[in-house]
Amino acid sequence: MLRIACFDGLPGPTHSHAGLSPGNVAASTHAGQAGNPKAAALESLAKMRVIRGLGVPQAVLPPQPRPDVGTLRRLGFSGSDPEVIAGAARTAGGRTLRLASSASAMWTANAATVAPSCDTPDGRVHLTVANLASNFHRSLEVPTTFAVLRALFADPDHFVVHPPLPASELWSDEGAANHIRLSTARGVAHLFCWGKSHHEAAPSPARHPARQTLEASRALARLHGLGEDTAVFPQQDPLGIDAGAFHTDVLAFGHERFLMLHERAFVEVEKVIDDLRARLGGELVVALARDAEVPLPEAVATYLFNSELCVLAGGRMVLVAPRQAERCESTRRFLDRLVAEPTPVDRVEWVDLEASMKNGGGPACLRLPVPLTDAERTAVRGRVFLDDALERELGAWVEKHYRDHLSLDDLADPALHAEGLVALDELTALLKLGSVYDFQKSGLPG
Ligand code: SUG
Repeated sequence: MLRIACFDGLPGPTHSHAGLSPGNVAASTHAGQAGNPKAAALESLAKMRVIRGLGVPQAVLPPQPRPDVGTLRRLGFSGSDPEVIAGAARTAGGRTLRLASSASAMWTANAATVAPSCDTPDGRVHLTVANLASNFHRSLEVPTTFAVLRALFADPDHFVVHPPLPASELWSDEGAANHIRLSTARGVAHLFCWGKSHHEAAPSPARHPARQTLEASRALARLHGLGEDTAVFPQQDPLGIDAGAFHTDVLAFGHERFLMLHERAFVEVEKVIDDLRARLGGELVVALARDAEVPLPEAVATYLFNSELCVLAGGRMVLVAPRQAERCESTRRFLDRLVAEPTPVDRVEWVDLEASMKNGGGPACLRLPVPLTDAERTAVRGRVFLDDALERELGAWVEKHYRDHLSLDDLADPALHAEGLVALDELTALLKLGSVYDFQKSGLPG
């Protein structure tokens, strides 16, 4: 049976609020605030526990070593690791170090795009690592994400992990956050959503940058062997991007027969919905929020449409929604209506994700959804699927290694970097991942 397995990224020991992503309103608003990496990681583990409690296979992906000293060396900083960090801290008012220190790999909805084996021509699961070329701090994630996904999805009988698209503006790709797969008895639709095109005329946002290109989305469909019969390419509404919806999953999500979206998710949203109804038939349920019902700024601020949709045994659904959407009247009423009406969604569970939300990441941003059959799930290497024991061990690991207060000035503390390496080395042993980090190949610095 095909089921979505959720691969959540654990916030790393340098989780901070540096305001690194232009157009990410939440991240810009909280720029400069001190972070609490321990609370962030524990919050994220608590969310994974909720998802696992709903019977969804829940796995964890490890954080990445930060500050990224290897990249700083490539930028000309030299000497011992502490000297490299001190050099970066003195440059550009500390911005270079902040960029190299982001724990942004936690938002694994941007790690890769995935096609299930039932849709691909060779009957294997295809994953393409996202190049994250739109933001420097996010582009740093790519080599390690590739190494981790290759380690987990190593079985060639079941999986193909494609390298990222070439890292340039033309092929800018942000992964599953811009991809939705819908399916009914009538058919399957893969929505490869995008915000800008280099080769085709398309309306552009006026204030904030679009990230995903149409060209990248087309390349992903090609790589995964998805032709015109299943692949569709809706454009993100520039007004949505200008309001802070830098990824599609800030205003739309869907799975199987259910699609929930704000009217500013896509250009010509009615046409997009009509096309999907034509492909998928009357079984498709669309919950569309008009601006009059959920004003766009409230949709973005609450991350209502970034709720995590979980399918229970038997096919009914539960929405795991950010607490912010409960506190806001328009979004709470919308969800009340959703549950009361004949949709597949039976109920809503609320989760507190303050630390992630402050950087513009809701519940669904924190997980890479990977549709797997039972045999494929068994073929995933490592010890990454949560059970009671792993949950306990991860909690203890966070308590042992994470700080509960981190100012941006603290990023220059060489002890923070050293603590991180020791913690990650221990974590890869716990998760039975092997040596996925560069420092594990060259050894821990003395
Ligand atoms: O790429 N924030 C991330 C948030 C990603 C959310 N993901 C999805 N919507 N799927 C981003 O903008 C901010 C980091 C900082 O400012 O310190 C950041 O990278």
